[in-house]
Amino acid sequence: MSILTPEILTELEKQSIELPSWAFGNSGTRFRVFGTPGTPRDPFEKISDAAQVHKHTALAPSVALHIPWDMCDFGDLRKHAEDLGVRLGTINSNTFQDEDYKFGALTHEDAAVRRKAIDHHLECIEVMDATGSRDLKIWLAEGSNYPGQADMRARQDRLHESLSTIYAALGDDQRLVLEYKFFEPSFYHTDVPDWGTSYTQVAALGEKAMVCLDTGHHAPGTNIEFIVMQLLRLGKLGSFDFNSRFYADDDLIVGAADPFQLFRILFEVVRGGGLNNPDVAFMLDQCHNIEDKIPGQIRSVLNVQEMTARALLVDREALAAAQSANDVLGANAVFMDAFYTDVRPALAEWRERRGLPADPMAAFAASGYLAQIAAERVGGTQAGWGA
Ligand code: PSV
Ligand code: MN
Ligand code: MN
Repeated sequence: MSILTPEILTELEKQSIELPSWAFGNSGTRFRVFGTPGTPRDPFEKISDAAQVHKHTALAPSVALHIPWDMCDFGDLRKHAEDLGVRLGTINSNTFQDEDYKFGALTHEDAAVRRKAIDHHLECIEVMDATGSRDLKIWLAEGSNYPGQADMRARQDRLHESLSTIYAALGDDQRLVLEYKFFEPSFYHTDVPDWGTSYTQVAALGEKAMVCLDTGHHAPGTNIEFIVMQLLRLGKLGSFDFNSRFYADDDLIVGAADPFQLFRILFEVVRGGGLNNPDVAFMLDQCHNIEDKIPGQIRSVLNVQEMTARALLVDREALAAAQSANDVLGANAVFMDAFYTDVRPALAEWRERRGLPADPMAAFAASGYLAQIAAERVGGTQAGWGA
C-alpha cells in the first residue's frame, strides 16, 4: 500500500501553485542578464510556457502578472490563458523602475509623486477587473540608505494614507496583499521591512488587506515557520512568494537551498489550516538566471508538492501526545520521521494513475518544446527584469 493515504492524496490533488510570469523572462544580477534561446517576447508567450508547467504537473493552474511588464490586451490574454487551461492570477504593481520614485513612491514627501504611484495601483485594479484577478500584490522598493536621511515615522503615516486610497478602490471580491522585505534596494531602512509592519499596515486597512510572506525576504536564521504560524493564527496570511536563498534575495528554486525549512513552513501551513485554504495564495517568486526556465518552474512546483506530502505525513496525534508529555526527543523524532520519508516513488505512481507523467521533468525534456520555442522565437525583445 502507498505511504500516501487517500486523505493525503485528496489534499495533494487540490493543491495549486501560482507561477510568476517574470520567471519565464530573462533575468540576472546587476552584473549581467544572460539570454536564453526561446525566451518569451511578450506576455502571451510567457503564458504559453507557464501552461507547459501545468500540463506536466497539474499543479500550476494560474499565472501572476507584473504591470507594466505584462501590459497588453487583457481580454485577449485571458482568452489565450483559458484556451491553454490556465488562468490569470495576482497582479503585481511596479513602483521601482521609474525615475520619479528615486526617493519613494507611496511614501514620497511630494504629494504629486504619491499620487502618481497611487494612480498606478488604481490602473492595476482596472487590470484586475479585466483579468478576473482577485489579488493586488504590493512590494515597495522604498526606504533610505543613511541614518538621518529620512523621517521614518512620517513615511509610515504617508504609507497608510496612500494604501487607504488604493484599498478604497478594491472591488468586493478583491484583496490587497502587502509584501515585506528587510533590505534592498534600500540598505539602511525599508518602509515595509518585516511582517509586523506589513501586519500593522494591513490591519489598519481592513479585512481585504493581508500580508504576503516572501520566503527570501528575511534575515539569515529567521524562524520563518513561526511567522507563518502567527499570521495564520491572526487570519492575515494572504499569500506566499516561494523561493529560496543562500545569501540575499537570491530568488532561487524553492526548496533548493534548505528543503528542511520548506518542510517546516509547510508543516505550519497544514497545522494552521492554510493548505488549500482559498484565503492563502501559494505563489512562486523566482528568477532563473542560468538554468532553463520551464524546467526550473517544474522542479519548483514538484519541490513544493513533495514537501507538502511530507508535511501531511507527520503523525499529528503522536506528535501532540509527545508534546504534551514533554517528550522532547520523542516529539522531534515524530517530526523528523516524516521529513526523512522519501515520497517521490509514491507521488510518481499517483501521477501515472491520474494520466500525468510519472517524471514531469523527463517528460518535458522529451517533449521537444524547448527546441521548438528556440527555433520559433527569433527577433523581438526578450521580456524580463529590466525590460
Ligand atoms: C523584489 O524583491 C521582488 O523579488 C519582490 O519579492 C516582488 O515580489 C518581486 O520582486 C516582483 O515585484
Ligand atoms: Mn516577492
Ligand atoms: Mn524578492
